[in-house]
Amino acid sequence: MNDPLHTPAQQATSIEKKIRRRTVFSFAVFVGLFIAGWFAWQWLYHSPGAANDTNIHKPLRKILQGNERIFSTTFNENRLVKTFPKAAAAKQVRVNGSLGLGGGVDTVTWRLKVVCAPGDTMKLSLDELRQLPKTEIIFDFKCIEGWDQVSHWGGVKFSDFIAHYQLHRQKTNKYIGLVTPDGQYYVGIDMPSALQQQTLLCYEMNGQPLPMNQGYPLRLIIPVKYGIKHLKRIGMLFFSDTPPRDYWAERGYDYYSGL
Ligand SMILES: Nc1nc2c(c(=O)[nH]1)N[C@H]1C(S)=C(S)[C@@H](COP(=O)(O)O)O[C@H]1N2
Ligand SMILES: [Mo]
Repeated sequence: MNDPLHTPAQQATSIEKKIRRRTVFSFAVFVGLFIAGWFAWQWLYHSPGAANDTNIHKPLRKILQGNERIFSTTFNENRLVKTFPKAAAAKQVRVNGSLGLGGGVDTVTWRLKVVCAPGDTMKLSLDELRQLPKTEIIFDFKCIEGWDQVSHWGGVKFSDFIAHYQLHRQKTNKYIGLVTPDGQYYVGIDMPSALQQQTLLCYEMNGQPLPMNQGYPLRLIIPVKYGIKHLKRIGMLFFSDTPPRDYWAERGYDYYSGL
């Protein structure tokens, strides 16, 4: 600071001025960013909901659609989820989510309704489904809320079910939809994930009939996806080329929820 032209006092005031200028500048930047942030929030908040679900604002929905594109172009039907020996399966299996299980189920009159085409609905009993080849799987069940647990399930492979009932034409649809008997919980599943070799229409847990709160008499087990997609207590199954309604997707979660 060798400045022969100014007295030390003059130099001190010029430094003070500089500091003040910078402070004013920083504050202006801060206010500017705050206003920009406010407008960005307002824009997002007042943006319209996407046409098919009004809860999700369009810009956010766009991001989810991007995820969906990535998922559907990178999904490999032949990739298998890691499996475990029976001994690794939990004996106390965690229960999570009871939407659509409230009213109970009539164990005698329950039928799986399969809508093959408008006006053409198959009604299948649990015994009929049990007669198809049984597949068991022990895998790490993952809930989107953060927990996971190795658990053991048995039932009929969805692909075996399709083959047995000769649903070849239905299988060319892009999606299946599943709904609880009371309509309270519903999911949509892309067909490649449904046909993946580890997806089960499941009626057993740890070698026993499904407990009531785990979806008796029949639930979906779809190891390539998070728990939200494993609908408990299937009442109706249908095929569709457009994405079926999905309970958690309508509340902001990723439609595919793939792992
Ligand atoms: N009918 C129905 N199925 C459901 C749910 C639900 O609330 N109702 N919750 C889902 C969620 S979030 C998870 S993690 C799994 C939990 O399965 P479990 O109770 O067998 O552990 O079920 C899924 N299937
Ligand atoms: Mo979950």
